[in-house]
Amino acid sequence: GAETGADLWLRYSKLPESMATGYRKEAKSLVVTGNDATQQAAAGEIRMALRSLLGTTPTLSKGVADGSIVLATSSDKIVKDLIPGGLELSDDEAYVIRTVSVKKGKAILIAGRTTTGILYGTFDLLRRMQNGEDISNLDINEQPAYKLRLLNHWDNLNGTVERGYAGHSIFWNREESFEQLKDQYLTYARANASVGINGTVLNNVNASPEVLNTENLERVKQLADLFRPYNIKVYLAVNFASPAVLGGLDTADPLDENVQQWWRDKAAEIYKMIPDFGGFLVKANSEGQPGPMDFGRTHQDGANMLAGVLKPHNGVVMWRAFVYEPTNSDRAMQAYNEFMPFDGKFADNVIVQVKNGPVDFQPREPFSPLFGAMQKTPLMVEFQITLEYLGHSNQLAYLATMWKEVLDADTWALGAGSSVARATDGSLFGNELTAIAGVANIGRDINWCGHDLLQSNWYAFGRLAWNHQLSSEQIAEEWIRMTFTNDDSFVSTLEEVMMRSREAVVSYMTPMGLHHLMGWDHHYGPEPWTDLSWARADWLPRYYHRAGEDGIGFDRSSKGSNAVSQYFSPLREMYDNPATCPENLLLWFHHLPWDYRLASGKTLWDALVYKYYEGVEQARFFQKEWDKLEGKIDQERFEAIRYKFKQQTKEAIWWRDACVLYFQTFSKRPIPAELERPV
Ligand code: GCW
Repeated sequence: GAETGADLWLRYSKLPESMATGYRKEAKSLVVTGNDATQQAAAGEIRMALRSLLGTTPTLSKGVADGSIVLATSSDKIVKDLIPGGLELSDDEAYVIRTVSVKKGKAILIAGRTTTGILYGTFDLLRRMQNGEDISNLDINEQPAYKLRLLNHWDNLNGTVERGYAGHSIFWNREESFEQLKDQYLTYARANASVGINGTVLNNVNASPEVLNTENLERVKQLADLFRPYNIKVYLAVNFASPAVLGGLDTADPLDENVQQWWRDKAAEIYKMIPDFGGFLVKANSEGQPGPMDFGRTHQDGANMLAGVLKPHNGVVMWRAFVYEPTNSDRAMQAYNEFMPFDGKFADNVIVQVKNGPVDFQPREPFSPLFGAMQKTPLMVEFQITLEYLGHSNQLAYLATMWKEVLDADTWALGAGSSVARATDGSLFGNELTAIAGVANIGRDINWCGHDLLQSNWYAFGRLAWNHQLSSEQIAEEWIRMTFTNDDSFVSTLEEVMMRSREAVVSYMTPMGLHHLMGWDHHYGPEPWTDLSWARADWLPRYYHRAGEDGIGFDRSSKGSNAVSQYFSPLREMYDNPATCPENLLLWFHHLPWDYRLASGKTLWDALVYKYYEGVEQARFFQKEWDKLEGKIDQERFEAIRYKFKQQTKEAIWWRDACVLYFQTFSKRPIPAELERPV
């Protein structure tokens, strides 16, 4: 299924002869020191990949010779022979790749402290070869930035996927047997391992209590067994009311002894089946989900109770901070207000999972002010890989650029250099437990993600979870070469399109800090005008854009909701003043008159309209650039992607016209004449 995109970035297409010749000399034989399942998975992967990339399979050999690739753990004798003084690796997932001299030549050693390191190192070497890198003199030392690097699947037990745009759930499929789906699961496991993703939450955070019934746990166990060799642990999202709904108790109060016993028994059942089960993810007292507050308890009570239950099994609790209520206060401030009082009060196997922005996975938000502020509690970033608010699977928004923007953002928590990445990876506050999560964009579509180019976001999430210092460009380039071709003009053209893509979506949907203008509930397409008398105020676009004759934007300055106060100085002051607030967040923090003058000299109205038009221009540009690439890759994927870009341009126009005309009913100002040219 290579042409259908089913093989993701693991296609291993034959390399051009110019590249392959050199590599063949470096990959004549393979030495594998052990036979645990992970090391065997690595060996199997590299043999299959090399056969496909180079047309030759390295011979399996016991002894190291010129042109050997050696897969070993640092405690294997062979490593001590090859590296005088041996190897010290500090992390169980760390690895080295080294060119070492051997009799009459040299060999490549891939070594980890554990066989997991070997697996990761193997994928690393393969990636370098697919990218045409020189592998004749390697000295690579890698270890992950975050301990837990997780996908969150919002998959329901009935097979649907919340905010999923790539077909039904791959896990909770009832039509096909586990056996029939096994190949697909293996591809999933290999793809994750290839980028270092080491955990997966198999069900929706809007969790059905039924996920914990014995039949479903059997399914979870089957997956866990299949994923284990690839160093992927399984986790479940749990419904806080499970003891009552599933267990038949009359309460789910976390301080009730029977409730605690129910959870202890359930945990014992799970760990008996899955000894390395990862733990629970919990959405509590959020959007109608049950939680400890239903019983007069707190986030602290709820999270710590579950943490106590999982502790003897080494499990973790990921407790989400996505909370907001339809009160008068600014929604963007609520998570901070609700969670800060608990800083330092959670058990040591609790980590608080915070969405990257304070509202909800918008095309652009500032980072959540909890990052940097909650210093005595491990926090993990939750990104959304699926494009709930950015065009579902019909538009291209390559998100590495957005995630880098968040991870690199300076919180100023301990002065300059206190990036969100450092506030979460343990380097700033010394927390042991570190993690990062991405809400998956995966479904049963043949190409996994509903749009071939959106596979890049799955890939990019994993790469950044491993190393947040990688550049978006590098990740894009790697992915393009592995997924499509090494043709340089193809690579540079697509890379440029990808690099611009997220900003384009921001421009034609929600420029200058606008947010939540999307269609009610489905979040697709523009609906800034939606007004439903019965709906919660904070679910309506008007709550966010506040457009009127006097201007537009949400005043979160010190004169407004004062959300700026949740940020550290000097950010607080910078955001507070419209003259210093970054223009791309201006209307997030300020409500300004239509004639407000920007640094460029343009009025706010004109600048806003320009942005919307610019977004459409970008979408058109993508479409045209893509059309130039015909013939450089298989026609099947070429056509499928061409169709997506065409659709994206139409939708960009839809967004632009809908928003500009709607806002014009308030601004009562013309569209700048030079934009009114015929197209
Ligand atoms: O973004 C919103 C989505 C909900 C989602 C919720 C959450 C899983 O619209 O579909 O529910 O966030 O993250 O909990």
